[in-house]
Amino acid sequence: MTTVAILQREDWSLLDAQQREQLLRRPAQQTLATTSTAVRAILDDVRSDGDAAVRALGARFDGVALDDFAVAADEFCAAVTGLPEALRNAIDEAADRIAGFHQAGMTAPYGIDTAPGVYCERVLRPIRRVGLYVPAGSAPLPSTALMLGVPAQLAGCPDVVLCTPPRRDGSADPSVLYAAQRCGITRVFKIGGAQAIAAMAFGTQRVPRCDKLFGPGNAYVTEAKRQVALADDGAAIDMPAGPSEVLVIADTGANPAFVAADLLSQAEHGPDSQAILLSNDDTLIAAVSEHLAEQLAALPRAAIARQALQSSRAIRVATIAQALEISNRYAPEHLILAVRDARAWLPQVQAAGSVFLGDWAPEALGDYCSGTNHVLPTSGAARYSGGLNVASFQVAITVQEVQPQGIAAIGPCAVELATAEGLDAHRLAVALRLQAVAA
Ligand code: HSO
Ligand code: ZN
Repeated sequence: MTTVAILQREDWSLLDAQQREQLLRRPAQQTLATTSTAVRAILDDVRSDGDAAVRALGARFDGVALDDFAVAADEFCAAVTGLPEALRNAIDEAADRIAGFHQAGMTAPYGIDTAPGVYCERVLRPIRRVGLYVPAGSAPLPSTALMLGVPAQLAGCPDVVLCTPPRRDGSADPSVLYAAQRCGITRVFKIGGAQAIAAMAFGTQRVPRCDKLFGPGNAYVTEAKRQVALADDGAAIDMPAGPSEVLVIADTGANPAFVAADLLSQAEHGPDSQAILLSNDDTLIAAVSEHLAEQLAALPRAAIARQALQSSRAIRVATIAQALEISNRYAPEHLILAVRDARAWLPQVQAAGSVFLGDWAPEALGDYCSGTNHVLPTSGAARYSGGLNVASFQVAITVQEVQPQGIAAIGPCAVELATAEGLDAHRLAVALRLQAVAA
């Protein structure tokens, strides 16, 4: 039994409009001016001094100055042979399912005749060179290497670069290397933080310059991605990745131990993670709180989780329908529907990065191996954007092929519009051909 309320409890019906808005506001995500300034200096350093700057920054932030940050063939080999077989198998198994799901969702090129003799199509090409960032921070994330590497491979990206921070002894995490290799990635650099983003965006002597950068990271990495995306000579980015979040909607029949574990699996990611519980049942909320306390006590990362729970909430709602309205307003990265007949509620879900239906779909499955991607929109971006997929690694090119009969059919339409816009060269480009066709 615990008397400490681990989750702050609120009653939606007792809040006015302003309090409700306040409650759903993400914890102030200050990109501190100091972070922004520090990142700018790092980007400038790497842009002007290339590898030498990367090396010096590595010494400063990762505590290792590497002569060569490229992972050599023998380090790859050692990673494969040194990794426990069970872990290798799990990475393989996850990779296969992620590939299966992502492949099924690939968009096909298409084309139609928009008029007789006018064929319009959309073809897809892989982005030529992509840069993947796999954080190591407090835990190495081989699963993130898969979530980035698998769709890049399916898109057919010919040139994939991956950066991940070195460990203290100067080596890369072997599980990340194995996952990378599993996705056909052979160019891995042991570079972390903002300097990794800078190296991939601007290029150095060793690190090739990439067209688009992908992957999550800490505040420095996120700010570096934001800055290179704005720079004229920078790179595009996948999405702005903020702290991770989960919203759980639980009804009377939900299993409070499961719900608590789901909230904690989000909270253990980082002190800035957010976990929100919505329920129409006070008893359930109380039971979840007790399980939280109990599970927290045994959690190796309890200190981190405890911090995250400070900005987390349990909200008592009147109905599950109301919970969905609130969820749509919040637009969570992950939404767990721990309710009876969960699928029946899916049509009400308007904004969420990834949805987990019922009692048997913990977020952790999606994080690792159900097949869906775990790089998802945070901070409410789910209102207008989905998670990473194969299309994120492709460009779509439209094509039109026109026969004489085609320009005869639609040319007058263009002439009319060109005349209205006062763009006479446009009009002429069409009119000359109309004359030629008529002759
Ligand atoms: N929940 C994280 C992804 C992750 N979890 C990686 C475990 N490893 C952000 O969606
Ligand atoms: Zn996770």
